[in-house]
Amino acid sequence: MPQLTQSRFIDTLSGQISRPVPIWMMRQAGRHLPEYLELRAQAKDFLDFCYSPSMAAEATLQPIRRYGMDAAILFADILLILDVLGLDVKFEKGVGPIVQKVETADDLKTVTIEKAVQRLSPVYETVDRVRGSLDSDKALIGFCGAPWTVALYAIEGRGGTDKSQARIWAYQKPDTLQDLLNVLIEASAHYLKAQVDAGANALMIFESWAEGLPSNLMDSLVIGPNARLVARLRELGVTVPVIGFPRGGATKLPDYVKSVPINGVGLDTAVDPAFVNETLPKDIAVQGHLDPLLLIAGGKMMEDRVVEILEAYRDRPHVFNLGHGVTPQASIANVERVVQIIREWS
Ligand code: 1CP
Repeated sequence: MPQLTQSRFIDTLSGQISRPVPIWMMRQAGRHLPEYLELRAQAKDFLDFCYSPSMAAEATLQPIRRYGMDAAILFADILLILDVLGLDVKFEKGVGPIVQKVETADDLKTVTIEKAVQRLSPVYETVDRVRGSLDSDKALIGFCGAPWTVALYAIEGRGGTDKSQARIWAYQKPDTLQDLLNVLIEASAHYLKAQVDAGANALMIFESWAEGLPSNLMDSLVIGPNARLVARLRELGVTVPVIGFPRGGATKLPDYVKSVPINGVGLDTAVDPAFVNETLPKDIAVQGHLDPLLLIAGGKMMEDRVVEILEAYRDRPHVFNLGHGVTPQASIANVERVVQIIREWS
């Protein structure tokens, strides 16, 4: 089985400056690729797809074959953890994920964490297959959703809301919310450990819905729980690099980086590179933050922005990525052009 031997991506997360700058893109597998849509049409539904190691492994590898990215991201979803913890999770066409709502943390305690993590064994099988097929210089990233982001789906029933129900919980029943976050921290730590045991070379924690939180809630719902999750991972003996992605963390980004013991930080589209360079320690790797919509627009605007980001992070460890995921409308030619610019720049 080809293990990872030399990886610019892992070197960068370890604090080195690498050339060419390593690149991968959030949501690089998925709906902008015709080969993905063809594969997806064969699955009964999205959950089935995620739990089919042969299909999920193929989807993980597709963007590596097409673009030669430096890292593959496991094809799965942040909501699988809620499914195995016993909630009803559905992915509806044109709507997105719909999740059975919880009232208390007990609703997430009907299944033991051990049992829930075991139920995710098809995901570990996918990791094993992908690692077995990847070249020795391509890294495999395992992932989970951050506790608050996953909890949000369980409280509100879906993502992308104004988070008002979950924020009211945070004020009216803070202990219940922390109890819920703690279940997710424990389950996610074991889930990530199992991904690493199966062959994942790095981990990413997606805090996709941090945007708009008051600063005190950013501390108690985002920074604290992310820090506890990474600490728990280390306690379980996981040593691979970890990337945190507090999307919409805004001016709390420096606090996040200071308090969460991560190796790399994902940057969303809104963060100014000058703010990053002024406020984040030099040794932390940064990953981001090209606007995914530039992959639709293309042209000089896209090319100039790619170079601007490369120049801004010339003197620090930098993994090129987007500020959020590749959209279904992204053009393959534009993704190829971005990869080409990265490869040629030094
Ligand atoms: O039928 C389909 O193809 C459904 C679309 C889709 C895909 C391709 C969903 C539903 N999830 C995924 C895969 C996925 N999700 C991956 C692996 C592929 C890759 O990245 O290349 C990953 C890492 C995720 C993670 C994920 N799921 C996040 C965090 C990253 C982010 O985009 O912010 C979130 C928030 C989700 C929830 C989710 N699942 C699917 C959708 C459309 C969404 C988000 C939108 C919503 O809540 O409305």
